[in-house]
Amino acid sequence: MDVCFSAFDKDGDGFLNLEEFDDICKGLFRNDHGIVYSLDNDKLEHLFKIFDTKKDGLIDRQEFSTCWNKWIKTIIKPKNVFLIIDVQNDFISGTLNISNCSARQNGLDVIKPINQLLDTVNFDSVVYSYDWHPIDHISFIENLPLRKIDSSSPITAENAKLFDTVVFECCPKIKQRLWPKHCIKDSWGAQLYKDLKVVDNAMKIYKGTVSDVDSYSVFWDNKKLSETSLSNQLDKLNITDVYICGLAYDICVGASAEDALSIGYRTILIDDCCKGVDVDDITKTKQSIIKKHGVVVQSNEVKAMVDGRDRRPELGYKLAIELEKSLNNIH
Ligand code: VGL
Ligand code: ZN
Repeated sequence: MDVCFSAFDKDGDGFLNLEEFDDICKGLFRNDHGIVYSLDNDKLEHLFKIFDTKKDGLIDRQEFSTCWNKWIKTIIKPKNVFLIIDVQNDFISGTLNISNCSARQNGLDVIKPINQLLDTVNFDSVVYSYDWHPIDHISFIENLPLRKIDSSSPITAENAKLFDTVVFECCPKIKQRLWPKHCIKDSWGAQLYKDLKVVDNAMKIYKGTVSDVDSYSVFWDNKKLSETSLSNQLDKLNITDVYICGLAYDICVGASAEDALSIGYRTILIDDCCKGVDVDDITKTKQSIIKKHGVVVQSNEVKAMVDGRDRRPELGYKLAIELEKSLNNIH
């Protein structure tokens, strides 16, 4: 750390000014093909302010130690988890085969690039999630007669069609999109697709297991009533970076990525390892993740990122704003 500080303190005055900090960022945010990623001035100045905790316009050695230990170290050597969302039979060739949905994408197409990543990238942890519903689950259109539709629902029980969103009068009111019966726990449809590689020591997370609330995200149910064990387990492993892929892009993959960002993880969507339901919703999913300082990449970019050879400014910025929140809570 001291060597690094002195190397970047070009004028040797014992402080890093904005220009010297900019040089650090240029060294950090680059790939191993000589590309230096640009960081706009607003973001650079915001980063500098975050680490200039005494707000005197300079970063001293003490301030730099936080920057080094909590930021630079993670950027250079992230701890990475690979989250593989709901790559289950029903979404590929079963009752909720996504190729019948408006985007006409084929769930099978994720198998090869996901297996390739599992074979070639050294993730610290791998997680497989399962959509895992009881037979009377609220999301099944077949179960409409089991629950009362609320008077505020724009769609009535008589008019409800597949993929519509209704409001149930339940305890309290709950909005729910209607899907065909799918991923019944322990059924063939809920099994992982047979050609998907399952690595040793992977974690398995089951979601949507409660009858009266759906769960798109692998972290929380749709009403944020209960949390899976995932973030607890990731924290135990000191995971910093979450790589997300699977089915369906605009439903469970998107919801999981949103939650990963809101929990505070540096979050990466692997575009060609996701297939979805609706083209516009897929576009919105990507835009939302990018707006929240996540990144969307192709699978051939992942290995260098996991190894810390390709370091994205968006993820550095995301980590810094999370640090800013925790520093503000301390003071
Ligand atoms: C999913 C619809 C219903 C998904 C789960 O895994 O994306 N989609 N349940
Ligand atoms: Zn489901």
